[in-house]
Amino acid sequence: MAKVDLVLLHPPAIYDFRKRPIKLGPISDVIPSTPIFEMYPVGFASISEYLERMGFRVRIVNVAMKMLKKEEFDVERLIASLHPRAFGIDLHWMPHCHGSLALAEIIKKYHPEIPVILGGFSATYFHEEIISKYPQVDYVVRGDSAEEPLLQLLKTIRDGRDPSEVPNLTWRNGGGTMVNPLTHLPTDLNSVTIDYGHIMRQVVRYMDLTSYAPFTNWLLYPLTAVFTCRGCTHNCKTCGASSWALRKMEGRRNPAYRDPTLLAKDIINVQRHLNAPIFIIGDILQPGSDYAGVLLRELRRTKIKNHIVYEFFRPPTGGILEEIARTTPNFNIQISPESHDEGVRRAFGRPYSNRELEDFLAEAVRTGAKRIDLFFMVGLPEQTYDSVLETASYCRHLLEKYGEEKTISPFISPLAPFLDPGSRVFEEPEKFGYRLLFRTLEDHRRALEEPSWKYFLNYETQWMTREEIVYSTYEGGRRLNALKGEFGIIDPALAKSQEERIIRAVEMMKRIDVITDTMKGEEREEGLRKLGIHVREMGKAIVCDKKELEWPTHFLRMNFLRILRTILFPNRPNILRAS
Ligand code: B12
Ligand code: SF4
Repeated sequence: MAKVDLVLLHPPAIYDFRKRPIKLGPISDVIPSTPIFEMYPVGFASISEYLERMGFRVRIVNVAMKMLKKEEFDVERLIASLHPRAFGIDLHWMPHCHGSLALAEIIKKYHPEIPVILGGFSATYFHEEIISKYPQVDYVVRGDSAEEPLLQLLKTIRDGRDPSEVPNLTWRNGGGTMVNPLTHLPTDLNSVTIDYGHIMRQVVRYMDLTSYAPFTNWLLYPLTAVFTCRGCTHNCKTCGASSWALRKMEGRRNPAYRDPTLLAKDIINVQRHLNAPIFIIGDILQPGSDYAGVLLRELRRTKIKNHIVYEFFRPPTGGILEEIARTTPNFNIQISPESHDEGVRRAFGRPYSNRELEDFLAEAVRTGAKRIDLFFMVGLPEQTYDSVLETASYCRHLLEKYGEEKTISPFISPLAPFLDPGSRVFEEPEKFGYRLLFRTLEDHRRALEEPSWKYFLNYETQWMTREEIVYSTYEGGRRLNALKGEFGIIDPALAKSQEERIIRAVEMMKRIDVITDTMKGEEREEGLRKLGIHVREMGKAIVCDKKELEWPTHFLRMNFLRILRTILFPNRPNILRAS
């Protein structure tokens, strides 16, 4: 097989999670990943497709997934066996800061001569600290669109040239840190794509399904995603990709959108191969109602049978749900009111009322949404312990009023483990009533060596200590779980076992606190070890069950004949061919 140019590694959040007793808690309860965050950035797929199209060989290796699947999986042996021209590691999500840097260190142990490249939002934010403090990393590719800068970097590595002309690059020159200007910031997303055909061919080429599946039970539930944009017009205070954050971090003034005609083709392309839900990342109304209009018009040319998941940043008006229902009869909705309290919601950056929310819910139920997921969060500006519990009471009201079809499913989860670097509250904590406990990358990396998620939290607020954030999450989750059992949204037996899990989790957290407060050194380690918190616990969520996240789907989830045809007779992806 020809030499691989770039191996993209996805790390576990915490490298030694299999060896240490750690209580990771509900930090990933409302996403498909475990708290090890084994899902790789969807951008790996667009990077891989783009670089291969430009003549470079790319392989994705999901180290986190391999470690989760097999307890004895030997990471060092794997890395020693790989000999690409360069390694790339994502430090996109901040919770991976421990795992990303650890993998980079292992690479340098076995291959001191192979360059190590980091990229993603968190690497972009901490680029100078990374290059000046961590000798195991050679390059950071900054920005939300790494495909082209990475291509240029790979060319300089291949040709042995100096990288001073590569856009968006931070690198080491002798002892100094070089910061090339961030000039590559595309204004549209029409030359990159998530091509599932490409992914399928890569799986076959490297005979490595584990690495390409985005989360642990993906084969049983092959959820896919297509994306509308990079960047955002909104300004949620805790978001590291808000309009404010991206302008400051990379100078992005407007989001880059994918042409709606191409987006429709992406969706149809997925439907040809998989019968599973397709999540449209980004509110289709964000670029304006014309964008949504073109997308839906294009989709109407094909019969869309798959479940399509639409997320709305605020309750839409103007009959869009009617249009959606007509075009994609199996449609699901996601919306994040964050709190029942309009004041808290406004302070967070979502200034809409409960009246608007409820009108929207009524309309979504009336137009036949198959599922309506409502996400609430703990750790918000102006939110108190009692306010979290009142959110659970508000959910009772919603279920009583709009829950008859059993389509509404509320979730509550903590803003954890970290406030996003670059977000408004990270940059100006005091202004928004926050106290930031760690600032540097190294502070965050060390925090992940603590024994429970309470000590990971990089903040507390004027209204809640870390302790209150943790315990209001469990109590809010417990109440919501009981409600879901009562209203038949989940099986009462599941509600009961979930309740027991929450109670056990709280007990465990309290025992960890006692050990942490009263013991030191080896005695503390031994005390924690005796608690016996185990890896197998990972797959299960705490404040809700992972199964609750699954949108309805068809029985046969893959179109095997079509997949085979795509693997054997590859087509060019649907890019640059909008009409
Ligand atoms: C969709 C989304 C998700 C999806 C995941 C999709 C996926 N697999 O990538 C879901 C809902 C599951 C999710 C979960 C989480 N998310 Co999220 N997510 C987003 C969102 C809304 C869009 C991201 C997107 O689609 N980008 C477009 C794709 C194509 O690009 P990309 O994946 O970012 O990759 C590009 C670059 O980042 C870069 N890049 C990435 N990796 C690498 C590696 C190398 C070597 C290089 C060179 C470049 C590079 O190049 C890529 C191509 O250009 C953003 C907000 C936003 N508007 O950006 C938040 C965001 C990225 N998520 C965030 C967070 C915190 C999380 C969670 C940790 C939350 C939690 N506690 O559960 C989890 C982690 C999930 C995991 N790994 O298991 C924060 C990250 C802030 C930070 N600095 O840490 C963001 C910015 C905002 C937010 N708070 O939601 N998320
Ligand atoms: S959290 Fe808010 S600011 Fe961030 S991407 Fe979503 S809508 Fe935009």
